[in-house]
Amino acid sequence: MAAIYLNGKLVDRADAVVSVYDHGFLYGDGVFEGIRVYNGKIFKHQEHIQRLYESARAILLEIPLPPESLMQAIEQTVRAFGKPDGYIRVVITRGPGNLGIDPRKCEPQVIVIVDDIQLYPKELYESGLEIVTAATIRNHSNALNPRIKSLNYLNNILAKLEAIRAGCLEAIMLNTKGEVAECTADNIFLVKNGIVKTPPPDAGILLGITRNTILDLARADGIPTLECALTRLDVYTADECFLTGTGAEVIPVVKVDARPIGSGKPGPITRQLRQRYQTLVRE
Ligand code: PXG
Repeated sequence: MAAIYLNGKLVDRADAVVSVYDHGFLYGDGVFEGIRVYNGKIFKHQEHIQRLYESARAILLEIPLPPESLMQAIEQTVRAFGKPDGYIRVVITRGPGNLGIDPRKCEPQVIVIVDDIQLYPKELYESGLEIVTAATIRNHSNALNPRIKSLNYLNNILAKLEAIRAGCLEAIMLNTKGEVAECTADNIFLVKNGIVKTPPPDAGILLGITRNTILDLARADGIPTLECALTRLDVYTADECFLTGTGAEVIPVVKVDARPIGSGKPGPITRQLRQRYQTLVRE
C-alpha cells in the first residue's frame, strides 16, 4: 500500500486530499519531483531536493520547510511504505486561494507519495523502443523554462499523446530552433563514433538527474562525452540512441520516425551504460 505524507503527517489514502481551490489543481501552479528508492536507499536524494527547491524558487514558491526537514519527511514516508523498492512523488502546490490566478493568499501544500513504480515492459530494455518526433515543440525557455519541474506538464502530455497515437511510448520534442531537446519524460542521448552526445542545458531541457549520472558514468569509463546541439539528422545517422529518466533508467531506442538507428538493435555503449547504472543504483 502507498504511504502518503500531507503537510506534516502521514495520512490514509482517503484523507490524502487537497482543496478544489488549490492553485496546483486550478492552474498547475506548483512543482514536483520523481525519485526512486532502491534497496531501501533513496537514489540521488540530495540532487532531487536541490532541483525541487530551485524549481520552487524559479516560480517564487516558498516551500514551507527547510530542505533537511523535507528530506526527513521523505525518509519517514519511505519507511512507512515498508518495501525496499519504490517511487517517491514529492509535490508542492501553491495551495488553496481564491479563484483568480493571484497566488498571494495561497498557502503552499507539501505532499509526499511513496508507491510502487509503473515500469516500462522488461522486454523493451532488451529489444529497444521505437519513438517518433512530435509536432508539439518544447516550451520556449523564455516562456516556461523546461528546467523548472512544474505541475504544468501539458506541453509534454500533448507530445506524449502524439507518441501514443503513433503507436509509440515516447516522442522526441524539438525546441523552437528545431533542435532536438528531449523526450516527454526522459532525456535523450546519441552515440556517434564512440562519443556519447546529449543536448546541452540551453537546448531547453529538464536537467535530468539520470542524464547527469550517465554523463558521469561514461566519463568514468573513459568514454568521451559531448553536450552539443543535435538535429534530427544526427538522430537518424547515430550509431546508438538511448533515453534516460528516473522511471525509465537507461532504455535503448532502435527506431525513430520509422527509421532504424544504427544496427537497429540496442548498441554496446548503451548496454554498458545501462549495466553501470543498474549497479550504481543498488550500491
Ligand atoms: N525530461 C523531462 C521532461 C522529465 O519530466 C526527465 C527528462 C528525466 O529527468 P530525471 O531527473 O528523472 O532523470 C523528466 C523526468 C513518469 C514521469 O511518470 C517521469 C518524469 C516526470 C514525470 C513523470 O514517467 N521524468
